[in-house]
Amino acid sequence: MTTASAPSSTPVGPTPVLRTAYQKAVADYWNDEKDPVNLRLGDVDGLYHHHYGLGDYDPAVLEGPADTRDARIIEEMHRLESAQAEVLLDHLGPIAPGHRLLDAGCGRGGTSIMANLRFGCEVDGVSISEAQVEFANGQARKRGVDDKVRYHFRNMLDTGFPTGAFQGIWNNESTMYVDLFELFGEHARQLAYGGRYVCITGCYNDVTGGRSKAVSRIDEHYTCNIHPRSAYFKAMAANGLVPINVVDLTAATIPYWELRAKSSVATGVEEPFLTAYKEGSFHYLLIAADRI
Ligand code: GPP
Ligand code: MG
Repeated sequence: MTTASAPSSTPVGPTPVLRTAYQKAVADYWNDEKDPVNLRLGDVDGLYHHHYGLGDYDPAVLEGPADTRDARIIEEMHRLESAQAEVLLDHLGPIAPGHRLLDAGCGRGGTSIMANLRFGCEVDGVSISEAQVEFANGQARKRGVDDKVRYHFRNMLDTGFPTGAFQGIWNNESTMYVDLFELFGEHARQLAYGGRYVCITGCYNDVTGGRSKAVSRIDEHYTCNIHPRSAYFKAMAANGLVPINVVDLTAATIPYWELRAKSSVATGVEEPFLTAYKEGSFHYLLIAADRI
């Protein structure tokens, strides 16, 4: 009898954070991004967001002295973006200071800082952009919360965090970069039993059909792949995430886009968003689900 030696194989190292050419392209986009529509708004109070706004704007910001009009609009847009993050946090359920939260696709970190301020708990943020992670950690240090709020250069599809470690996980407008089945599989692994998942997303409308022209223009602008509404519920059901709340935020986000279109920091994506929302081919949706 002869003993077969183990077949030789390529040594297996840790999985790289950026696994595909697509993920590298997305990381390149966010590493290079320094748009005033995000930086000038963040400069208002040091909360840097990568999501849109909710609620009516005060029409008075469009009136008054011309030399301060721009600053008034920027402040108002920022107020609406922070209001959006508050709505997301409202849906996390009761969070105690001893709980741990995960911000999947954390951008420059604004929502995580707000979560720590509100709940006093530890928050981990992950992003595939090293520039965003460095920026966000700098903000946490500036605020003296870096012992509780930490950002990591990790892939939300495979974070390396322990199983069952989190009471709450959210995606604030970052699900359109990933496969939802893979994402919710990883979230379900990391959530404690009974833990809460919340996402705010833009999704296209299954009822009106496939991707409309306006939705395709949004995808093109951000190098993302907006999912149909139905995909969220299929992928949640397949991964033990049971929706408790579904809120159509479309009507509440339109004023933000109308104000943004009148601002000096408009980027050109305002028109496709307003068209997509108004024609009904696209929704701004919040989904909260429990891990069973
Ligand atoms: C970016 O926010 C958000 C996305 C790239 C996700 C796309 C969102 C959808 C709802 C489809 P941002 O604040 O970086 O964008 P902008 O620079 O346009 O303000
Ligand atoms: Mg923005």
